[in-house]
Order: sequence, then structure tokens, then C-alpha cells
Amino acid sequence: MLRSEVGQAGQLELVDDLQRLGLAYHFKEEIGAIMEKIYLAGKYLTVTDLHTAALAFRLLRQHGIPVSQDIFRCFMDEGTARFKPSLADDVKGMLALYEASYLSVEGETMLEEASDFTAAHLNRQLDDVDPYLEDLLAHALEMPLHWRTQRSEARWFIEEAYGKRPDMSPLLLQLAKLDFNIVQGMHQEELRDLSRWWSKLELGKELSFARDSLVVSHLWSIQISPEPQYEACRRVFTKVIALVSTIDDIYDIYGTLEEVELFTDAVERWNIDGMKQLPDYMKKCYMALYNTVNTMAYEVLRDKGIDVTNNLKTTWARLMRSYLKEARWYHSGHRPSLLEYMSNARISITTPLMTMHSHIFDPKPATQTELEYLENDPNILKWASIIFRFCDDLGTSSDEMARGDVPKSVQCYMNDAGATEQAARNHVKGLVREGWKKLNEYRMEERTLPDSTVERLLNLTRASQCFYQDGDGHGVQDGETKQLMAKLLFHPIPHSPHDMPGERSY
Ligand code: 0FV
Ligand code: MN
Ligand code: MN
Ligand code: MN
Ligand code: MN
Repeated sequence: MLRSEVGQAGQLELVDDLQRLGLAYHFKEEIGAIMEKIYLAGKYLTVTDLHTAALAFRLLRQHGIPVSQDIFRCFMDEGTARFKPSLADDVKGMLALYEASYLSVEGETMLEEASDFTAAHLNRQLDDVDPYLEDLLAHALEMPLHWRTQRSEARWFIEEAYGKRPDMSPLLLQLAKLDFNIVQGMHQEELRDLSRWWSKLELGKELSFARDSLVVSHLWSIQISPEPQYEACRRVFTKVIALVSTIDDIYDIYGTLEEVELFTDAVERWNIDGMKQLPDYMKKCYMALYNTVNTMAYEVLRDKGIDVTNNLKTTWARLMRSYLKEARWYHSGHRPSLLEYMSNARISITTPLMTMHSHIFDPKPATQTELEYLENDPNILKWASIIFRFCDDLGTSSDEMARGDVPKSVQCYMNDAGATEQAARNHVKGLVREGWKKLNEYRMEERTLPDSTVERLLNLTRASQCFYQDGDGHGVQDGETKQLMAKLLFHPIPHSPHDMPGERSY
């Protein structure tokens, strides 16, 4: 199908469908070649159909090609710098422009205008369109495609969108369902092993105050890195997230300041003697961390011949120091400004830690240059961390304040600006939006890290958008998170042999 599709519009639509169905990883080279061909031919520059122009723009930028926003100039009224009001009737085109606008970088006013213009009109049109289109619009307006994770989008798109589209290919739909279920089977297999590892550690049993979050940790992993070839990454992420959730609760909830000072010191020393000074309940946790991380490092040494012990120990110690700083602030009643808070909170959100593991466990061996680069907080990492932190604070800070914790970004801004909580929340949501523009920009400029590491960094950010959309989806695993677990991990997509296209359909 990829080879026989010759027109630009048809090719773009097929690529978009493959991506949203979760199948693009099978056709990486073919899709890369098509995008390059479309870019070089330059026909997308003069296209006058809004849907095709917007789709070309979004897909090219997604593939790291810095196409200019100027391709939308022909859709604007000369002089007013406004989109032509008549475009509003083209719902498909408006939807594509809406999605494209989320690929913008700072200062692209035309795309800002596009975003406001499309969101306003699409919201207004929700009630006037047929139920199928209404679902598509509601889904897009709830969260743009660029912020969604591939697995959750694939499940929705297969069942609610592509599967119901009159001109869909039954063959492609079957492939998507089968592939989704096969990959889900792999994720389940991993979860079986990881559950065994986790229950043998018995941290959940000992530390009853802490979150026992193995399954939700794996849910993060499969959203960060769903493809079969990244199994090693997933296994490492799930372990790291489960450990981090427990340790974070020790610092935030259970441990005294003196105890968490000792724990931080033990992690900085990174040797078994460090454990001796700890209270009993911390010993197990320290040794679980120490053994797990050392085993990971051993496997990298065994399989790739590189010694990452220092990189791993350094990133864990840095996380503990950021946790400790928050604990000190809390115990002393310090109320940081938003700026002071964020300089620490973008570390304590774990994006630097996660990305270090992500890069080290990429199938391709990490180079010294890449590892040093990562340790120096490159811009792309900084902005991904900031977005994750804002999302987490929007979702979790109400409970955290009720329980007793440092002021989070929402509260810091309330203090800084004398704002109400609602105003502060809106401000932080605006900062998330701005953060994505930075992330889009630094992503296109990124030259040191391989695409796969960059993609996982973006997916971690997307997963945070997903988990904290309606509150604390990580800590409170009912409602939304439970549904997501069922859809992504436990329930295959229903699919009967009768759905299979017969011989003739081939
Ligand atoms: C945040 O919990 C959270 F979800 C954690 C620590 C683990 C999940 C995710 C990854 C490691 C990817 P919480 O809101 O308690 O964190 P803070 O930093 O606000 O205490
Ligand atoms: Mn394949
Ligand atoms: Mn916490
Ligand atoms: Mn914390
Ligand atoms: Mn939080």
C-alpha cells in the first residue's frame, strides 16, 4: 500500500493512519523515505487544501524536518493576519490545522492564531456534526495528538475512529488489531516477571505507607517505550519507577528529616557500609536499590562492555539530593519562589534519572560523549522535565498540600503573584503549553542524542500529560488509570475470525 500510493495527499494520510494505528514501527524506513521525498519535492509548499497542508506540516515536523509556518499564509486574509473565516466550514481541515498548531515553536504567531481559531470553531461545531465526527473532535479537543502516547492513541483509534471510518482498509484494521494484541502479550509476559521480582523484594509489605505500584509502573513503561525491540528499557523503567515511588514516599511522608539525611548520604557513598547507619525499615529499601542498580550496571558491562556504574550512581545521588532539599524546605517552612522551586523540582520529577537509564538501555551502546552530554542537562531534557513537573503538580499538589508537603509550582506561583489557586493553575497550564514550544524547538535542534532516546524522552512527557490529566493517576489507581490498565495491559482488542478479510479482499 505504501508503494502503490502515489499522490501526496494519499501518502500523507496513509502515514498518519499507520502512526495512529500503532503500526509505524514496522515501516520505519519506508515512512522515512516517503517523508523525505515529500519534503524534497516541495509540493506541500503550494498546496491549497487545508487538510493536506496541515497534515504535511505536522508529519514533517514530527519527523524532525523544520518546515516553515509560512505554508499557512495562503489561508489567511491579507492584511489582517487572520485565518479566512470561510475555512471554518472545512471541519476536517480545521481539525488537521488544530493538531498541526501543537508542533509550533516560540514566536510562531501564525500557529498561535491557528490554535485559537481552530479550537474556538471546533468547540462550537461539536453539537452540529454527526456522532462519528463528534467523537473525533471531542478526542482532539480533550488533548492534542502531539501530547498523546502511542499505545493509548492506538487503542482508541483502532476501536473508535479508524474501525468506524467508511473508507478504511479492513486489511490494515486487522493488522492493527493483531499487532496490538501480540505486543500486549509481550507486555504481559514482562509484567509477569517484574511482578515476581517486585513481590520477592517485599518492599510493599514492609513499607505499608508507601505506594505499591508495580502495575502502574509498567503502564508508564509501555507508554514511554512500547515497541518490542525496547523490552530492556521497559524492564528497567518499571523497576526504576516502582523504586522511585517507594523512596519518594519515604522522603515526603514517612521518614524524619534525620533519616532522609542518612539515606541521602548512603546513596552518595554508594557502598554497602552506607547501609549500616540506616534505621531498619530503610535498610531493605537501600539494599533493594543498591542491588537492582548494580545488577543493571552489570548487565550493561556484560552485554556492551561499558562501565556505567558512575553514571547510574551519580544520577541516583542527584535525585536523592533534590528529594532532600524538598524535605529540608518542608521541615523549615521555607516557601521558595517558583524559580527557586523549579531549579530543584525539575530534578526531583525524575526525568533526568529516567533519561539516563533510557539512554543506557537503548539497544545501541551509549557513547561517553552522549553520557556526559546528558549529565549536563541539555535544553531538551530541561524542558521535558519542566513539563512533567508542572503536570505532576497540577495533578497531585492538592493532596500533597492536604497531607503536608513543600509548596509545589501552583502554590509557589500563588505566593509569587498573590494569585488565587484557580488563576495559578491556569498560569501553570499556560506554562505547559509554552514548555512544549521549547521542547519542539530543542527537539528539532537535537544532534547529540539518537532519535530513539529523544522519542522516549518525549513519550515520558506525554505519559505525564496522560497520567495527571484528571488528578493523581499514578498515586490513585482507580477510575481513569484502572481503565487505562485494562485497555493497554489486560484486555486484548476483541477480534473474531469472521472479521478477517477473505481471500478475495487481498
Ligand atoms: C510522582 O509522585 C510520581 F508519579 C513518581 C515519583 C513516580 C512515577 C513516575 C516516574 C518515575 C516516571 P509524586 O507526585 O509524589 O512526586 P513528587 O515529586 O511530587 O513528590
Ligand atoms: Mn516488523
Ligand atoms: Mn511525593
Ligand atoms: Mn517528592
Ligand atoms: Mn507530586
